[in-house]
Amino acid sequence: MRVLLISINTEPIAMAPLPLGLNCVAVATRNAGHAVRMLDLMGGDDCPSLIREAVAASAPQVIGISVRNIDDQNRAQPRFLLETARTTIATCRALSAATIVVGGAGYSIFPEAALRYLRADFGICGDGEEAFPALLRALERGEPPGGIAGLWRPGALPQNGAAARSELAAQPLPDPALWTVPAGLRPEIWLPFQTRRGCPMDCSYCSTPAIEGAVIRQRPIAGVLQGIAAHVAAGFQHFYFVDSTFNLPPAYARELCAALGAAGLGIRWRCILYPGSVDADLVTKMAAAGCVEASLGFESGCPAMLRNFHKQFDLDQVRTAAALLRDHGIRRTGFLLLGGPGETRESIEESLVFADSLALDQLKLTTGIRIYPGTALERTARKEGVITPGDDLLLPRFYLARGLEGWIEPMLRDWMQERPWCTT
Ligand code: B12
Repeated sequence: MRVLLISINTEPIAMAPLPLGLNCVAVATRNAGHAVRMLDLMGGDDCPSLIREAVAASAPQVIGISVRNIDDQNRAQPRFLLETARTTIATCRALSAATIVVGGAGYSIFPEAALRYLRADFGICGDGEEAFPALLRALERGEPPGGIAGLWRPGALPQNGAAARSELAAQPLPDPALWTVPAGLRPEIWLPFQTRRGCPMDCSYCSTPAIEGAVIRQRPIAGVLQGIAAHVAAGFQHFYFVDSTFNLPPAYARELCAALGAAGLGIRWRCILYPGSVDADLVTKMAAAGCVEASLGFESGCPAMLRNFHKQFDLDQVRTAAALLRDHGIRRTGFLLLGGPGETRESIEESLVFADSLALDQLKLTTGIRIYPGTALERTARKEGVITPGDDLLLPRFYLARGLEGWIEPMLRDWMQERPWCTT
């Protein structure tokens, strides 16, 4: 079939990420024998024209749309980003009679509500590499698309499980030729690369289990090296490992870093660490393999709050991780998530004192927590009446512990004024 795949994300917040998931789906679709064209709307001034040109050039029978962000997770001034997605889908409908399928990280958190809102024909919740070609096969043969894991249709529950989870080892690597980044910009870009999917850590507020599942699935190390080498050959030098917990499982992380170091590809990279399970051996290997920056999401400096978040590490482990990274010249960005269940003025002060003590290179503070379906935070919020029974949470809703409203933001602004390394 003729397939057009569109990444609709135009948001440069934090950084403008390349659509890695869509690239993986494109390669899997091409491998299944279909004609694929990929369009990334990031940076496009006139998106309707770009879509018009792509539709005219590819005459698609199916249009796949990648929905990464639902909102910007900003409690003070939330922006709902799905409106743009709905407009894009309406533009596609006006230009083409193609079947429209949505997928992506943001979509997978809200498979039913987002499908209804976006008015697409199908949604695929979870991994797209197997489910999307399976849907194309059914459409091509004119068969009812039953039995596909993660497939949602408007007004109907999925017939075969709520989410698609593929064995990562069996999935194709992203193709560097599908990126539209000009050669001159390639060395500067933080190219997203994924080595694992799934997170078993069960943090009380996190949406990753809904997107990727709670079981870690690993790409074989040889495949990771092959994928990175292909991108180096295409001119990329900076990599962003988008795995939610780069250091888990520890044995895989050590082996990966040792192999990356031995390969001598000369790359620089950053990653997201779970603050437990960071030891000297791992950090030494990370530094030797080219790691220059790590995100350390400890989220609180108060032991009771860490328990409330279901964190499986303590403050000493965070101190150890921060010190090891500093000693190996790896830049550290810390994260505080303030205002969760049980938060008080005292626990916030404890967190700020703790964060100061780490002398991080950067600290990102978030106030109020976006409530995602299926999480422990959602259950608490419902019990406390923070959200109404019928609320599907698609429009951003935030949890902020009682007693913090009106006080916390001005206090943090003052605190940050003397600390230029802190951002919100
Ligand atoms: C790494 C990451 C980042 C990095 C990105 C670095 C980079 N260079 O790419 C950083 C830290 C910069 C970042 C920033 C932000 N992020 Co972020 N990020 C992630 C994370 C952990 C992984 C995303 C990823 O790359 N996955 C790997 C690829 C391979 O997977 P995928 O894209 O999901 O694709 C698969 C499927 O979804 C599906 N699929 C994808 N597209 C399509 C299309 C079709 C048609 C089909 C069928 C299937 C399909 O198939 C793919 C392969 O199996 C996710 C959480 C998560 N676990 O997914 C959050 C996540 C996507 N981020 C989120 C958010 C909110 C943000 C920010 C807005 C936060 C902020 N305020 O700064 C910014 C926005 C950035 C931007 N400009 O768009 C939210 C989005 C949900 C929401 N509320 O909107 C998520 C889900 C985390 C969360 N809190 O729940 N992020």
